[in-house]
Amino acid sequence: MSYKRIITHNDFDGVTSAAICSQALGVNYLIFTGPRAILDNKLSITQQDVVCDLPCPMEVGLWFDHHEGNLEELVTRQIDTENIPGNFETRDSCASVVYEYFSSDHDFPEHFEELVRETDIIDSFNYGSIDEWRQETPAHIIDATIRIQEESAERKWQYLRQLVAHMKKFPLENIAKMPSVKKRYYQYRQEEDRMLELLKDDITFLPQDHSHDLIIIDLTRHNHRPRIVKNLAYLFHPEAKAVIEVKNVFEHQTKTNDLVFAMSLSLHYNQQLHAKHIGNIMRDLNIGGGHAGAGAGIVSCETKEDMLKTKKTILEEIYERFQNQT
Ligand SMILES: [Mn+2]
Repeated sequence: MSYKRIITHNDFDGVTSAAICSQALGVNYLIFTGPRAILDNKLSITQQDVVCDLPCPMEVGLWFDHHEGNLEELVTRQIDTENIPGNFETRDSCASVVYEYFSSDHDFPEHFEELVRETDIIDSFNYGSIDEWRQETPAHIIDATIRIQEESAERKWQYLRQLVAHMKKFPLENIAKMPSVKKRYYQYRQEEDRMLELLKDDITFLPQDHSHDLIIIDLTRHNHRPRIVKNLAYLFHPEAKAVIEVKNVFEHQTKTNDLVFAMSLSLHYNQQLHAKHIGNIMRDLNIGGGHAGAGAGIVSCETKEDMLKTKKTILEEIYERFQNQT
């Protein structure tokens, strides 16, 4: 079977997964996108496409993924997952799923092992401490450059394509020193400063949350689509157990009354066994899904009043379920 394109997630894991696939298959036509585009059938995907770190499309050449929710989705649709070409494992990153799949019959460059190891940590937010997460390592620098607000989607894709090409050839350390990367990293730091300012005003807690376990980043007051890295909230509340971001859905540049809830566990849980499962909370509320460490849901609201009421109710329900998971 010959493959023509690699369709991959537009995050660090998507980029490293694409680098490994591209190296193994000799495919250099890359498309970067988000899960929504696949779920909404925005792209026409065929058996000549390789899809990484995204939901499984109706038709596909090879599918690689590690998101539990995406597998469950196939089971719900009664699709026989055994017959889907590619590889699914519940790993910390899609890159490690891809790497494992091709390793048996490919001699990858030595630096790929580090690439996979770093991707595992970044994609699962698996840090021992806040300091570890904040360290300016080559992988962290490159990850930050992927998160910046680009002038246009084309500019971003162009940059991600460059990164994939570099990752095939060079260790992360060399890439992090490149001028194009350093420039973007500087831009990210400036953006981050603005995000921290924004967070100061938008962090709240439920009145019943006396120990401030669940950080709420409420972005619903903004009329422009605000951009936030929600884990930055832990810089203000390092002892919190989880963070949830609530924001409106924007259609084109217009704010709608629909709400998105995106939640993830803090570093607090990385070093211990626990019963928390964010994805289950979202599924239980019938608003979305996810895995143990992170999940998201979406709720439609008719009016602004409805939206404000729903926001309160859903946050309370999530908080209650979270506290009851013991
Ligand atoms: Mn991933």
